[in-house]
Amino acid sequence: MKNVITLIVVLLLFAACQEDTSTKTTSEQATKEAKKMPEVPVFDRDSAFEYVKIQTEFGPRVPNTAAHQQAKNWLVNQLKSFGAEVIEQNFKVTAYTKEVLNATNIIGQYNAKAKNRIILAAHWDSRHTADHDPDEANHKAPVMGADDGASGVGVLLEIARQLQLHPIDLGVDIILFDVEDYGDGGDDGDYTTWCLGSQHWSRNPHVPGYTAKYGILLDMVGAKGARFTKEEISMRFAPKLMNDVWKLAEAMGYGNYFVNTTTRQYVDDHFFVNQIAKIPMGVIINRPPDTETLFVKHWHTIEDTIDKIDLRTLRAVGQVLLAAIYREDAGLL
Ligand code: AHN
Ligand code: ZN
Repeated sequence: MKNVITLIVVLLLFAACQEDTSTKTTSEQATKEAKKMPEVPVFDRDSAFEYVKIQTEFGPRVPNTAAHQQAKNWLVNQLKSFGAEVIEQNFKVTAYTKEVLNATNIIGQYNAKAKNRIILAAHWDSRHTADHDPDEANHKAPVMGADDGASGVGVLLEIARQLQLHPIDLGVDIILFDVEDYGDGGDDGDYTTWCLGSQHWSRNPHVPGYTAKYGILLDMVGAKGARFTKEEISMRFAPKLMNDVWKLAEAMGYGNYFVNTTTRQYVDDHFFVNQIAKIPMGVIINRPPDTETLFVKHWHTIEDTIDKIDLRTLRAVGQVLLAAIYREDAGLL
């Protein structure tokens, strides 16, 4: 009798254990399932457009001008209002013209203490000279930079707003570089005269010893029918990131924007972050086919105005970026 009771107890315990493990397995499976499909917020393209427009309404954001100062204050306050911990990295830098420029890199941190971090970047300044304008008389004029600068910043501001509405554990640093576009555009212009803000940050990151898993740079991401290709420098330093993002874009139905071809290298902020800070960074940049400069027609002309910005392009970039971020948070990118 005693043996029978023991046997029953053992069987019951066994069953309990069985049940216990099976529950555990299902809940593990559930989390795995959940991880497979992170909920990705919907990117609000109208909101992003508004952020691009407001930047242009300050006027060209050329260093050492009132518009530059006003835009900086607005950007800092926007990021703060979206719950980011903001660092203003002020510095002075001498341009190729010998002018000393007062500059500020703006860093909006989410989960500042998290070890696992990514960078999302764009430049917030606009060019002092429309030196690519077909009309030479316009070369003295500054560039409005709706596309060249403001578009990327607008997309990142909308992403910041979504990060506040839908918090994640991943560390995200939104870095708005200054003085990207004050470079020497002459035929023998030295490429190191460009991207002075990202060069400064790469040598002096906002946190000593700072690093991140990778970074994504946006530049000229607003024009109608934009064509984002896999730029050579990005492919050299961050091939996995580039392939993952382009694959994701295609799966999301944005393969018409994210074209699976490699194009000639282009020195932009990501080059210096890769080379100096040694953080793999890729660029999403519009490279239309068959143009002389390999850029859109309005590039560095007085035509780079808000009417060139297309809601569908902003959404394509913003939605793909949001998907990438929330997948990264779930450990799935
Ligand atoms: C060079 O011309 C070498 N770099 C310029 C990068 C740039 C300007 N991106 C936007 N505007
Ligand atoms: Zn430019």
